Amino acid sequence: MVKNPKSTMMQGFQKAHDMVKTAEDVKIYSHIDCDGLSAGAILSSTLDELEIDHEVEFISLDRIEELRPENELTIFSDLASGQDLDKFVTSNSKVLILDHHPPVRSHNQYNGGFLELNPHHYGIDGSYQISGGGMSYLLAKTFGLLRLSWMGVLSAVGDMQDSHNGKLQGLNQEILQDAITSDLVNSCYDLSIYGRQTRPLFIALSYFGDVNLPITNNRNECILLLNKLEIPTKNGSGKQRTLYDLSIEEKQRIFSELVRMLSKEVPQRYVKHIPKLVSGDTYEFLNEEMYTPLRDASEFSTAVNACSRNKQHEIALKVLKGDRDGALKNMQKLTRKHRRYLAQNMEILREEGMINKLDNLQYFEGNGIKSEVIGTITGMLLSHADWKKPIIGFTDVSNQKNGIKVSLRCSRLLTYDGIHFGNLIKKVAEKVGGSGGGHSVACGAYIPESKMDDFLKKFDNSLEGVV
Ligand SMILES: [Mn+2]
Repeated sequence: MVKNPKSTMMQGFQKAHDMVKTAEDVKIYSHIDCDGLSAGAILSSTLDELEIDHEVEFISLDRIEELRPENELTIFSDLASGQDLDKFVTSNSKVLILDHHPPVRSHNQYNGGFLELNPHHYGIDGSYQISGGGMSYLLAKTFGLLRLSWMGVLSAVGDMQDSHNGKLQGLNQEILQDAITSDLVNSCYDLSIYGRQTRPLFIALSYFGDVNLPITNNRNECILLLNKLEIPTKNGSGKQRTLYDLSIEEKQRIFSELVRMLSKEVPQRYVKHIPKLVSGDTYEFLNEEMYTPLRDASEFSTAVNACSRNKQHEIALKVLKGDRDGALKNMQKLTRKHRRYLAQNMEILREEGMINKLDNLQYFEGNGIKSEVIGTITGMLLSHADWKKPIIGFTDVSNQKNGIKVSLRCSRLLTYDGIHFGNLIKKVAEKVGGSGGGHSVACGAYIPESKMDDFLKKFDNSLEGVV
């Protein structure tokens, strides 16, 4: 354990600062999720500010082994700590890694032109305390660029770093404070229901899916509930109200009602976790237009992911770097396309009643569903299944490689109870010759094509007596 972890890590950032300041030709490789895209945008904005020539490329982890050092300085963000980088270590090209995933190299294993900054090396947790975008922001901050702090908040939310208790902690909290004092973000404790800015209230409520309630996937029930609580669904001019429009008092009524409904539904051991399911801190980006997806951190993160899942990383990068014109229109188009694709596939899956049950889990085969969205679909299907068990979706890997993509989602209540499915799926995938990992509530794996049954059996057994 490092004595003063944060200040020791900040010395590392001072080295990174010097490395970047003198560079003339930089390549940035960043990950393809919301965290990685935000990290890339923070670094690119920083280099713009410093007037340093650079290129940004967003890649999946399996591409790292084919990369070659071609620039004076290569920066990896939100990836590379877990991967072999020998080709870069032995070259003359300088390398800077800003990652938060568990590292395979020990601290100070390399010096000279190779600098790896990872919170784990300083005894700082990389799942809940800082994201890849957060690490990139800490570098930007050494150049005084506090105006980029809002993207550090977005990346933490996109990376589900607040999923533990609904709050940003540690370094994430410090980044949030930078964003608040810069008048970029407003944070408040609120109902944690997705769609705060853009979804009509009764629709937002109908997506409540951690536990199956009468309102889950039932808009009529939601309207009845709001009527019962005497909460108008429309405002004076007849426009549908969103969560953002409600008074604190109205939100309090919804909170109490949800807690009451949930208490009736969940086993005793989960009752103490109920408030965390329905409330938490929310983050509002003050420079964005109200009632747009960019105003709310969770909705912004979905929009970034919609670009990524359609392999349009450039569009997300442009929006993140400030384009509110053409790129934003394209982002909105992609979001609509993404939503349509999800809805169509959900309909097919539900009509065909494709959820199969084992003792401790449930699964479906989503053959034909793009592997980039199998996780999202799995999450949506959970609200139509048994919330007390995890649900696993399988689909063929989209690119030319053989293999099956596996995705797991579960109610947050299961993980509050102490199960970390990301660690579990890693173990089981490795047993059948695959690889996997991820968050406690949302994770995935790649396994060989012939191993689906074997994987299911082993996963089911590993959950015996656990769920
Ligand atoms: Mn990340």
